[in-house]
Amino acid sequence: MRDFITPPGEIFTIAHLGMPTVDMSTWSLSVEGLVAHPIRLNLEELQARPATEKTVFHECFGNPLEPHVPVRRVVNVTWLGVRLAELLAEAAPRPSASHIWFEGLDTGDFGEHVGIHYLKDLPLDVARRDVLLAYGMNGAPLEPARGYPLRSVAQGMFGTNAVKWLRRVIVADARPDHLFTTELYNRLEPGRDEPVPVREVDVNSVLAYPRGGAELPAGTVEVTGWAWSTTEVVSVEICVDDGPWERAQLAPRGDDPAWQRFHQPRRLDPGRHRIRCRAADAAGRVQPEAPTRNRVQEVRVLVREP
Ligand SMILES: Nc1nc2c(c(=O)[nH]1)N[C@H]1C(S)=C(S)[C@@H](COP(=O)(O)O)O[C@H]1N2
Ligand SMILES: [Mo]
Repeated sequence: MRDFITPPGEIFTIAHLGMPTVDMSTWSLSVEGLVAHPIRLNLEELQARPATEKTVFHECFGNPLEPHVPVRRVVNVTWLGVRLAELLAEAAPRPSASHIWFEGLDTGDFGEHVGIHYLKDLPLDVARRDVLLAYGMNGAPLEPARGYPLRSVAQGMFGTNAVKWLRRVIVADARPDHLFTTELYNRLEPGRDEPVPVREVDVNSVLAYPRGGAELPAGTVEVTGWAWSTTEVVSVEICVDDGPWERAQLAPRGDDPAWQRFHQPRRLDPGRHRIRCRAADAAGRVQPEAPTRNRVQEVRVLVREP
């Protein structure tokens, strides 16, 4: 949580179906389905295409059966790869195309679902705008756990949409009926009565320093953390105990959908304290106090006598 770019060793790993073994002598990526010109490419051919680099936050939604539990599993990394739009332009989706399905080559059992692949979908226009097919991370080739040789990255969206060990991009005219698309990973959002797919992230922030349970020397601490949303975060406020909410210094987002650093020096007297942070974004969304997954975070610290 210290660095703007998270070092590889500090990135969480999620693999619902276990880690696959990839045979690079047979691996390829295909773009198929409702297209005029299906494409099949190996890694070298992908890497020979114009490359795009993007620094983006990467947040796990958490257990899809507990959509309101705060997880705060988030990192920020730089991806290198080919824009999906580029391959779609070549494949030429048919007029009836409306969705893109992303299929990983990992396969396994999940509950009573036997021998399934990891599969996610996005509307075609969103996939064309926001998806990078990444073969590199933080200046190195993708590591096996990150999805080597290729994964999709859907910027601004929860990590569940970023399909690792990608092998097929299927152009279709509907959503796929699948455990990870229509069954799990759907949630009720405020103001809606139908569940919607878990895609765009909520406005959110985490404290990086001090950590919950920390013992600190008396004096001034630099309260520090990260904030992110689908749009730019425009303010982060910090509250100590029952004092007022005070605005922290906040870094701008820049061109990429990366997380933003905030910090604020606070004098803390000896004793126990509660520190909270609250982000608001350019769309006018503010982290709630209500029990939702992006509720305001609070940490408790102990400041020692000098
Ligand atoms: N093929 C495949 N892709 C996947 C998953 C998976 O189980 N299989 N898990 C998803 C989930 S829930 C998350 S949060 C991210 C985690 O990416 P990471 O392990 O690189 O941090 O990958 C997503 N992509
Ligand atoms: Mo996740």
